[in-house]
Amino acid sequence: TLQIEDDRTGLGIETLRRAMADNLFYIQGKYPEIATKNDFYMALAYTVRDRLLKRWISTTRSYVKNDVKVVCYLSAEFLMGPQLGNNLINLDIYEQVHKAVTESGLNIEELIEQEEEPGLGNGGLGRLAACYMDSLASLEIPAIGYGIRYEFGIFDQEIRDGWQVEITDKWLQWGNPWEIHRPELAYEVKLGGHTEPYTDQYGNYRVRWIPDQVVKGIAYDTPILGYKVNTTNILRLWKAEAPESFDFQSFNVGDYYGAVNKKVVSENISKVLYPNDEQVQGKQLRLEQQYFFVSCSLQNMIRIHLDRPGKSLATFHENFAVQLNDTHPAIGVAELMRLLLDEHQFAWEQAWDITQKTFGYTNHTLLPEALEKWSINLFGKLLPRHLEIIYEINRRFLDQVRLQDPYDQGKIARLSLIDETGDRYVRMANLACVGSHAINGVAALHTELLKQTVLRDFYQLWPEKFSNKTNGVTPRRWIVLSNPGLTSLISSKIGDNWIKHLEDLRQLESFVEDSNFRQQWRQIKLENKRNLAKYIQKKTGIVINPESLFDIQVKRIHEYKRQHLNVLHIITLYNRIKHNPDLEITPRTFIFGGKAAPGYYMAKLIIKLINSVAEVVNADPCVRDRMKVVFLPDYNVTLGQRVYPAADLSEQISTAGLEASGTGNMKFSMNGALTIGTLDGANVEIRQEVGEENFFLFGLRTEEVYALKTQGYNPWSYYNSNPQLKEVIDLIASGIFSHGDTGLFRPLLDSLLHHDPFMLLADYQSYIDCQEQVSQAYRNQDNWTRMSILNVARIGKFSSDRSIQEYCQDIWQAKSLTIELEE
Ligand code: 26W
Repeated sequence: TLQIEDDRTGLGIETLRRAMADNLFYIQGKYPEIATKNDFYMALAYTVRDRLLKRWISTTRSYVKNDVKVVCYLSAEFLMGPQLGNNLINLDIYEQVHKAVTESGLNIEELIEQEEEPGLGNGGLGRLAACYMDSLASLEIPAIGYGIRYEFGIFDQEIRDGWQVEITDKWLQWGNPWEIHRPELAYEVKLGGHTEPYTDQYGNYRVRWIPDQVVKGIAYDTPILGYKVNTTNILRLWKAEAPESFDFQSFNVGDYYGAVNKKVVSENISKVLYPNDEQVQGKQLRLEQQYFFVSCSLQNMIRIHLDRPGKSLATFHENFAVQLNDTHPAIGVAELMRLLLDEHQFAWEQAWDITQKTFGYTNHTLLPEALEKWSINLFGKLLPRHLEIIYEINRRFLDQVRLQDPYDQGKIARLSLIDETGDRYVRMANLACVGSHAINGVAALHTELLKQTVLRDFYQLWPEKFSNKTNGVTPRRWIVLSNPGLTSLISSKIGDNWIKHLEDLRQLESFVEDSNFRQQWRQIKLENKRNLAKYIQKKTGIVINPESLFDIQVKRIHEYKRQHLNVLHIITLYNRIKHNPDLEITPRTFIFGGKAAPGYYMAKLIIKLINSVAEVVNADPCVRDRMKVVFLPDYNVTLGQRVYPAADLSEQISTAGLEASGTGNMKFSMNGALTIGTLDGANVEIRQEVGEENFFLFGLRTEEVYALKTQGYNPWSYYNSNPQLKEVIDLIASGIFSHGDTGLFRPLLDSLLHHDPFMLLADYQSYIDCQEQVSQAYRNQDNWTRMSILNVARIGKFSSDRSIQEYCQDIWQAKSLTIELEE
């Protein structure tokens, strides 16, 4: 029989080429002679999307038919990165498309680069959510990611005169081919107003919420395809609009402006991502965002559940496992209670039982300034019914606590959902703990610290609720897509099963002594470094030496992450060269990237410091190419994909006890970089896996940090007793990096000398010594390559597939379902 491939689903090269031409014509309305690169990108993206939709339909049908349990990942951020390349990998048609595109006279890499990335997240937490969506689909677990379709994502960063400047992120301006607008999938979300008690037809006490504003949430769906499977889950993001009906009153009295203004105010809710991480601001609009997307999502789950024949909400938790990605969606605990009590007439006890069985809570940070709390006043004005529900949850919860421990008033005050130590606040972490059956941290150390510090009282109350789920990252994006050279070398030796079973990388260990293999390994790294060097020259004009050691720190700029400790090392080397112009040092290129929260003054000053030091060092003839310093503007997922494969050294130098996990540390190591790091977050486990002889460890341990704090830490004594350190600090103070302005970096130096909350001075010498070991080790290229190979061979644990399997087993009780393609 003659097999003819459908233009919307076929995977043959000729079919793909025809489908692209067709989409160029019928979607973009262009023909090749006049089409822009973006037109071609769109044509290809729609070609890929058609193939995803085919799989999505089969997936949805199977989920309904098999009555599956669905994992719902609630997250205010999804930092997805560009979709085209990843979808080609997961569809397993990269090569076919490459050929089809080349035959059409185009360049696949250029087309992939056209895509504007959806920057709907700040950093670690948002990117983790994206890796987890990839693993859920790849493991064939039914899942929905729920979040907000921000019109403006994380700002674009420009550097002007060494300072960060924020530019609006207009990611939607050329259209988004990956999303499907579903205007029919809409929910109303109430805000403000007051509540009223009433008695229902059965004589039960009930409460009605009469809001003073209603907004409508509209779904936008993005298909998420798993790697070499048919499972296609959904990322469902909500956009806020004004409901038509709500304007009428204004129109009736002729208040046209007022009616339109209501629309504007409603649409503000999903307008822009808050660019702060690890720092709460307590803004009303932020609470509106959180409640808005959580309410839409829970209403959507309830509709899906009740659409299934014979289902009642009494079994909701058997069909839905809802994970709270930090406390940003924790209002969901009160919202599910409200929906069950007020809209579905459940009794309190049963509603509470369902709620607790439904939710799990993941904590991502120990920093006190990142723990969300809402002033009672603001909360009660916006969500009066939820405040009542929270008071009632709290009353019942504290009664239960008092039964166990009636005399410990301090403990009761700490466990309370309401902070009453000064102004009164709702504590979202406490709400999340009480309303969930499972609580987890994101690395072994972090989970231990959670149990000992911020969640100590909850741990004593319910030790069985706590578990660790060490973060992971997806090898599809972070190796296969971003490092094709390494991917084919690895696969040529051990086949390609490792892409789905990352532990299989262990088989690489048997090639460590193969000098030919090591040579190929080095060559690939060098190629990747050359590519990055080209990019750096294009973007910054700085010329770097690809043979030098690429020492890279990319992550959000934060004092606890200590980018300025890295700078202290750079200036230390600079001083050494100035003192001894003929000094033999291992040539290094120091590369930084990362955004600072727009209101975080110290972080912005650190960016200015890096650029100022770069300006002086790069221009100094005395340095003679032994050192270069680069600040890469606008670090994002796309740029990460260029950076990790080119790194020799990964900087993971946070103060011990403060980085919950880190995930960049895993991406570097997966691409053959060695780590210099403290015993913090997942560094501890990475070191354990790759072997301590393949990891550069320095600095105080968490207990030592705590001990030093308690005994009274005095940064001055380090400054006074360490001449090398003193010289570095004095050089910054001298104004040499600031055109003679001795005041510019004063706030940073004052903070270091008088408070140094992140203990840079205490860790300085240990860091410098460790960096010296790095420099020595790099001189033995053969041995360095051995260590690099062993890092990759032993990094399997940090696949997000492993993390997701643990969540499925221990928290979600979710099972995989293989999807067959329908004809
Ligand atoms: C409300 C302000 C705010 C916004 C974001 C507070 C806190 C956050 C996030 C929790 C910050 C964050 O992204 N934390 C990072 O989460 C990663 C994923 O688990 C970890 O790897 C990082 O160590 C942690 O800093």
